[in-house]
Amino acid sequence: MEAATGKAQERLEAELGELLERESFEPPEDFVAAALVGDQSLHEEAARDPSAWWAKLASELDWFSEPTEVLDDSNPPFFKWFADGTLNASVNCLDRHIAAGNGDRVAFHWHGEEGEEREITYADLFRDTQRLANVLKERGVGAGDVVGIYLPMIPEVAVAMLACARIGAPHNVVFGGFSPEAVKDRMEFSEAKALITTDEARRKGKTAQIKPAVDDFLGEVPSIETVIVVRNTGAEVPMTDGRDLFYDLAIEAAEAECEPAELEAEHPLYILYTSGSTAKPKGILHTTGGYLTGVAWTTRLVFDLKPDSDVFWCSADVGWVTGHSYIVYGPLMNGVTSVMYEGAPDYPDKDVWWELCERYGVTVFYTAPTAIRACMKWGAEYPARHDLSALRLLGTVGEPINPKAWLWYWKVIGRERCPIVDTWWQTETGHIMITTLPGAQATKPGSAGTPLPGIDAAVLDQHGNEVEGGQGLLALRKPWPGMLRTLYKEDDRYVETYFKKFGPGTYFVGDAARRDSDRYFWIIGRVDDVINVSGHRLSTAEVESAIVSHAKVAESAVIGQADEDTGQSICAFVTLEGDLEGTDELVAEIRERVALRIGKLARPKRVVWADDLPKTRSGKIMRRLLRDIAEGRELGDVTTLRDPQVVEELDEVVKRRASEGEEE
Ligand code: 7RM
Repeated sequence: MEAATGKAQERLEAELGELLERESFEPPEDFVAAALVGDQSLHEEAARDPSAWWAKLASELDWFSEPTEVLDDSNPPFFKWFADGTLNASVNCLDRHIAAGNGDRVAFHWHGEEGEEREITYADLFRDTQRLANVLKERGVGAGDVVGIYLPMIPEVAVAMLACARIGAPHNVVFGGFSPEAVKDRMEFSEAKALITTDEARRKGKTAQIKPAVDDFLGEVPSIETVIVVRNTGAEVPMTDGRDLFYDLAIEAAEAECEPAELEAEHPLYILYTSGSTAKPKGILHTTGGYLTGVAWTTRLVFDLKPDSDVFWCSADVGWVTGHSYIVYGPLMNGVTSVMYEGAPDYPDKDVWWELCERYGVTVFYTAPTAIRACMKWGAEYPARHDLSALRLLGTVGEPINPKAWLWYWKVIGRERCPIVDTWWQTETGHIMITTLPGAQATKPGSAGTPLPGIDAAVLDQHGNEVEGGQGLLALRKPWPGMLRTLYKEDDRYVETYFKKFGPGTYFVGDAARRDSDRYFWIIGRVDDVINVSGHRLSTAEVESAIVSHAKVAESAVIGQADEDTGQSICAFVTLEGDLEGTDELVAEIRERVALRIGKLARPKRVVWADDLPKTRSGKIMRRLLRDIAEGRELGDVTTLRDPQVVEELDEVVKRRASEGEEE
């Protein structure tokens, strides 16, 4: 048996090796024949008249009052879209499908970690959303009040978001993998008025207490007047009279109907905190009309979705922007049936994703390169156990995909029948910006493709001139409807971060990229101090600040280093107080500090003790040199250092340890 697996593995490796030669992949003929878009006509239409293009897409939403304006760019970079229109996001996700007689359609096939199943129809979501909206209203939450959401991957997370949208209360979802302390920061920054959370969360057969941990900080966030607790495991949890409510009891007692608030297109829909280059996360603010316009059409056309026949599965967590746009708003606006899975890809076993694809007949699957690399490592025998013949399109997001992982995905999961869309976008962009329309364009492993119709992406040099052929800075030269509007309560930081580099008309992305002779974009990675671990965005400063909060730490510099499994991993250079010696216990304590402050996902994989850190004469840490040291490269220019000796010593230490085989 093992020998057979070994042989099959060898054969697969050889086939993938051959495929590496192939530069581009055309979509299969039958895919093209059935595709919503089979040619370049939309790209051409948008290029001819961008304003008419966006107006047409906006008109596909349900408005209370249709907008007559498209873009208002009178005060750049504070752009407004469809500003005189009014609408409600929950109406676009729910009421319109109920009105069309599609209430019985499944919105989510929910699958729990222990194999539990729940079928949530559009009518179910509609009912619970209205009731929860009424609960919030009764508690004094109204239009403009921020509501925090800290929930695992359960259907209630979608209900919570839609209930907020129904009354115009911007939601602020915090990823379940972030620690309660990270939740506290985000609640404080946004002055949340209510928090929707749970008793406990489940992960790989274990449970983590959530409500008691949240209670620890609630006293320090006085703006939170209401806490709604979804009973997930049913564990007994402390409840504070007058403040805390159980979700199930509250919605049962609530009025059934809730009129949707008629909101201006520029009314805030949500805030989502993401890492920037300082320790304080940025509150990305998305508004209603433009965001929904961008998300609705990219969901439909990039994933070629036909609501009557497709089953879509985006494996992201709702706590990330990918979940906001492509689990909740995009699929629901389009009346599509999706899968929502509570658990990890390797629990109860490493074939669970493929089991679910088979069970629910998933036709379009969207995941992250890091997950594909993990599956690749586990072996092709896991997907081979299942019938994946319903799959017809695959997608990736979150980081560059290496060609080998792309080919494995194409061959082993897509069985050579499914085009792959590599979608480049950001929390800030709101929706997919660069990719291929799967029925209209060939794909190249490793390239995201071309800007979507209406999007003006370019590769620029430091002065804003277009780079032909070579590498440069990715920029977006025109505003688009789904773009962030500002950083919550930090307008100056918004201008500074995104529009200082190239001026108020051109959005600075923070990624390096190049464009090939077919005008396809190849995204290289971040140019700022953002680390991408398994598609999760973290800032060096955030991790450093968590590390130095340990009493024995004097100073720390964190870098992202190339990692075979997770894309990048975190390496922390740490200087201790006085003449303390670095020990294994101290490494464990530092990792624990980071888990507490941010979450387990931010724990450094590697800690390097440093007597001193390489700094410029003005005291700035030279991360470039630390990256060279960590990755064992020749050291670059050290002449600007205050003390060049420091870096040589560090290099020595790291090299010695590597040769002693200390590393993982
Ligand atoms: C959706 C999301 C954004 C950053 C972005 C890039 C990287 C995302 C791709 C990618 C190469 C891709 N939002 N990134 N998608 N790099 N190819 N298809 O990931 O705000 O969390 O991260 O992720 O660096 O700037 S995010």
